[in-house]
Amino acid sequence: MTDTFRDYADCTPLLDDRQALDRFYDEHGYVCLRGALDPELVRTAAEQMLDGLIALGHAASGTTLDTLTIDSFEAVDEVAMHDYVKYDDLWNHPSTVKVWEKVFGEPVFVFKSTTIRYYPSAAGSEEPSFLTPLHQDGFYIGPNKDFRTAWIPLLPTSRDTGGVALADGSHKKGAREHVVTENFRRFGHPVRGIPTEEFGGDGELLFSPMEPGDVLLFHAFMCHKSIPNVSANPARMRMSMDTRIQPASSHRGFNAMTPWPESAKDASKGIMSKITGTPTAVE
Ligand SMILES: O=C(O)CCC(=O)C(=O)O
Repeated sequence: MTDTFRDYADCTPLLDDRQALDRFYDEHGYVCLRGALDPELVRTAAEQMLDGLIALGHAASGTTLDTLTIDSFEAVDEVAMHDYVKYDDLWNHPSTVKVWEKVFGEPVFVFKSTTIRYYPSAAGSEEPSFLTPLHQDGFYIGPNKDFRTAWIPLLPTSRDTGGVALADGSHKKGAREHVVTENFRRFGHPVRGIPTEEFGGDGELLFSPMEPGDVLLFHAFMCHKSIPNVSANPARMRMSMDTRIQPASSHRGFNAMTPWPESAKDASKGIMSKITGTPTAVE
């Protein structure tokens, strides 16, 4: 794999063409929509994230989204941050749900678990350990694999601020082996990823700058990974959020039903059991 990326294809023009949208998704494993979500709702979530970082003492009061930087992602109490960011108001806003239902072509259920990301520049450290290695969300989340990950930027992203890179069409091979990768850790545990040598050349990596209001939706077996924030002059924050969405009629597993601050506490359930290697009591 190299660090050169091809752009995500803009699927916005396909939104009103059911067959073309499904054909693109089946072939590529993702949908990228530009300006699909209400920018005011996205801005509100960004402001809430900022308010949380100020309230928890990681930024001075009076800091704005334009001037925000923090010293460390890991120093922030991630559970406490979830009290500030009212992401369900965004994910379940009628205007947002309309977009999800257009993409799925049926009523949907948005997971109660959301990951919030507020990553300062780590220029000089190319791969901070809290980022994600190449992986499939379907390895970590189940039991049903008919969910799609929804990933949105809260602030503009660029090649420098990073975001998420998708391996075009990589979902078509189904579930892949994940092995412990010592470089990446979550809650002190090494996390599992797809070994680069196993991945080979299948699935070209895609990455494009994104604006608030844009959204990526991708398959449970899409191979993807974090792109680090190495922005400098100016160093900017990468702020984004991701959740999972599934057909409303599908089974609702542990991660679907459990808010992130709750699920992060229990190593025998859901995603944490996959991270810690603890036998799963509930998926
Ligand atoms: O935003 C990132 O850095 C990674 C996102 C990711 O791995 C995911 O949404 O599963």
